[in-house]
Amino acid sequence: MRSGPFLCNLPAARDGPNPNATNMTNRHHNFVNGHWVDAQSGEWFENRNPANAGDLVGLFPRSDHRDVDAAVDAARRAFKTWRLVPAPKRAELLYRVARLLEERKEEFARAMTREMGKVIAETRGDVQEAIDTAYYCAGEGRRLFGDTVPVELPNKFGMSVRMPVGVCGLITPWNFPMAIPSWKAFPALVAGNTVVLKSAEDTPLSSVNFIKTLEDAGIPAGVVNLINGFGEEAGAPLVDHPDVPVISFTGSTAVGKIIAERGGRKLKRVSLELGGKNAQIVMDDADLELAVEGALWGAFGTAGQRCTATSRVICHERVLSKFTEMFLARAEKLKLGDGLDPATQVGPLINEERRKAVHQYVKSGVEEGATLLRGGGFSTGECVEHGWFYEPTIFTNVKPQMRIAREEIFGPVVAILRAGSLDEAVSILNDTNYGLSSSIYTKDINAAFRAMRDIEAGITYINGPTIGAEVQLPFGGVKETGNGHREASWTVLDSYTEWKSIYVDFSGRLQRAQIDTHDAEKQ
Ligand code: UN1
Repeated sequence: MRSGPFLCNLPAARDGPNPNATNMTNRHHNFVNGHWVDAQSGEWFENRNPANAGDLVGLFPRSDHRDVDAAVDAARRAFKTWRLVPAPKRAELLYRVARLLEERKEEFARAMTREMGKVIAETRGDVQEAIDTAYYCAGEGRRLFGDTVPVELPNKFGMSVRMPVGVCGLITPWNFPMAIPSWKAFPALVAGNTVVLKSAEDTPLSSVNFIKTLEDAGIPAGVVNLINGFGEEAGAPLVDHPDVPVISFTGSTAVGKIIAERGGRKLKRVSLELGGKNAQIVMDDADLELAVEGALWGAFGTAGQRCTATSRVICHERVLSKFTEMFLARAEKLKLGDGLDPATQVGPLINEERRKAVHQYVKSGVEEGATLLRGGGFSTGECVEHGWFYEPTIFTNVKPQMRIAREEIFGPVVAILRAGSLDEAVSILNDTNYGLSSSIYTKDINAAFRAMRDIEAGITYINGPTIGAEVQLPFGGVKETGNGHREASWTVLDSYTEWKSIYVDFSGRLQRAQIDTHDAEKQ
């Protein structure tokens, strides 16, 4: 086991007394019916910087069912008029949002790094993903395609159109605090729905920034509402609310199953984006430099806290030791620290609870007989005192039945497994309850196409890492990663619209489908 000390990039200013003592200036609010309001409980919760626990980012309203009721009521009333605004007009608002997000990108990225830790290049990418989604969904304002089809009777016309569903309850995670709310809110809005967003309790500031941008772009009161708070207190009442026909949730599979059950009882449309246990296959003909780069970015980017993170590397036995040696050498040089320092490559985990959970997985790996090559502990040095850092951790000699090879860890831990052939590598990759992202490094086009066909996952990359999906292709997974829905792209509209089939009879007489056509043939 190797767990050398890390270089920690912590700015000296953070070591002094906390400049953000609890005062009125760093209190933030819910957004209900066009107003920034406190929670009805009058209670607040803290948001702290995971790179420096002494840094209080702000206080946020601790909301409950009363706040959810008020927000849903506003959204329900606003739906009556928003659904009638022509879609290209609704889209104009999203174009304005996109431009404002561009102007505020740096400010929002810095605020995001401060509240959730990922490095500044990545938080800029997070805001950029929201900008891309805004432009993409704004374009849908002049598409939102339905179909026209022939009908069997004369002087009759048939078409299908997308109709908005109503109030959408959006429950979002902390790891992509602006991108994921945008994946859900923008398609919902352009399609004519209204929204109640429940922010993640670890990243409420980014949600406040997101909603402020919609407000500044001129969104009418009630069309978008924000509730801050915790899952059981603020998320559950949204899931249960009778006036919320759509729930879109991104988070753990365990919580997703509860939401599916509770939403299912009321026959809601529930779209779930859940866990992953993503793998990168490295074949014996792969460009190893490229494969190492991909695995480093996939496993340790966002400190492994992506549902698309590379959690397993399945390596062909002929290149296993070479790949492992190169990968280890590069991982040794990763710099941990405050994400606002541009030299930092790996930020902290989101909170202490997550760090303990990751550590439990690492302990299980050791107990089950895997070889811990490096990492496996809380970071040494200054980082330990200030933030929730965990060393980038690599296991080898991992067997497919071990917990570290099967369960989602959501931290900077990667398991290297051995395979003797493409078929074996694909079958190890598929041997999991999840199926979100996947990757193969090979120069053999036949192997690449077999992998594209045989890998059980919603996303497959050829010669690229498991992370980095773009907004114009469907995003989501198979098995316990979700319930068949997809986010992003045109497919997300299926979550936020109902199909309506419309028949227009301009014959001026009663025409009976299935009867008159056949009778006419006989005559
Ligand atoms: C997530 O981790 O929940 O493909 C989303 C990616 C990002 C989105 C990740 N664009 O890695």
